[in-house]
Amino acid sequence: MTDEPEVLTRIESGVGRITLNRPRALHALTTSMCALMTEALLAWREDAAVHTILIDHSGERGFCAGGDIRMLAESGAGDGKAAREFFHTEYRLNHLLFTYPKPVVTVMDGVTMGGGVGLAMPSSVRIATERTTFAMPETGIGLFPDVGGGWFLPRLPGKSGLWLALTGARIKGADCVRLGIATHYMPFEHVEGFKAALIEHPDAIAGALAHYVRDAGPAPIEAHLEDIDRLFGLASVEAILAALLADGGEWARAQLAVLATKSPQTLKVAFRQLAHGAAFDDFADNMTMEYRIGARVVQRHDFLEGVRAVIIDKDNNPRWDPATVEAVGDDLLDAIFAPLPANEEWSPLT
Ligand code: QUE
Repeated sequence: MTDEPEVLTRIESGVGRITLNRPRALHALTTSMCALMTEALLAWREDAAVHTILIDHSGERGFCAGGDIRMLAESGAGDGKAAREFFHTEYRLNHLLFTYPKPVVTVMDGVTMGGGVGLAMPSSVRIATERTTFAMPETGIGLFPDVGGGWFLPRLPGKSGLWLALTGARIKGADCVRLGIATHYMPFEHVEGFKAALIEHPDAIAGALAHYVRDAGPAPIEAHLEDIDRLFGLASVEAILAALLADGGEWARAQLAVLATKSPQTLKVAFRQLAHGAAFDDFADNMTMEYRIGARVVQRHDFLEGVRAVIIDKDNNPRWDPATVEAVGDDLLDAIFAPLPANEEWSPLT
């Protein structure tokens, strides 16, 4: 055992470096990790010696699997206080990155899901590799595609963001570039060289990128973009499910089979979240909405049941309640999206 910090922060020449360092949990984010990153970013924001931020992970396995889901479920089963503290802290970090006045470079190598996506998407340079596996998998555990998903998913091409949100689909590096999730593609074997070049010339990001970036190759998602827009560009989750059923093709049948395993409550929450998020003109409004949703769903049956089925018992057989999308009424959605008491609302750092 060591007491290594779960996030390593340091300045290397003009680069403020943040390295996720919780390898046993695939760098899943805790409240204290988010607080450490926030503290470093605030200090470096005012520090003229820091030109650029570089966010990566230690070890081999991947960038970040999401959030500390076990803690969230334990808290949600009780008073939910620690879960709300986590969301509050994490969403402030997401917003700080979104508004950060210096370039942020994030290396989305390996597993990049949930909370990791919330660090990557607000970054100005988002590097995918051939090892990148990107997903917003929350519909599978009765949570919702948070960390700014309401903002960035509806801003991806066509209906690709809604498709990612509802199905939890896992996509690789070339698809991330095709959808604009990643700004650049870099073979994994070039990443260390790129980091060294960036540290040598922290104010010459474009030059370092130009030297190490390569073509991502063909994007498999290309073959399905028309289907995604046609079948997911409809006015409700029910209409999407009906269209997938009516289509009858192999791809549509596969999407339907996936959606049948997801939390009906989360499917409808995500649909409404992305519709609202698309209309906001301030990222902070989106995070206020997501905090309201998070504070509610973390204490509801589907999240506790989803974590039991997928993370704890691993039987992958959650019993959702409500059991169908038709049974998820507008009254339930209204309650999940309703404002919190004024003294409990989320607010950005000032
Ligand atoms: C949905 C999620 C998460 C998930 C699986 C889901 C998530 C998360 C993990 C996770 C955490 C630690 C690990 C690991 C996975 O899984 O947020 O392998 O070691 O952190 O379906 O949102």
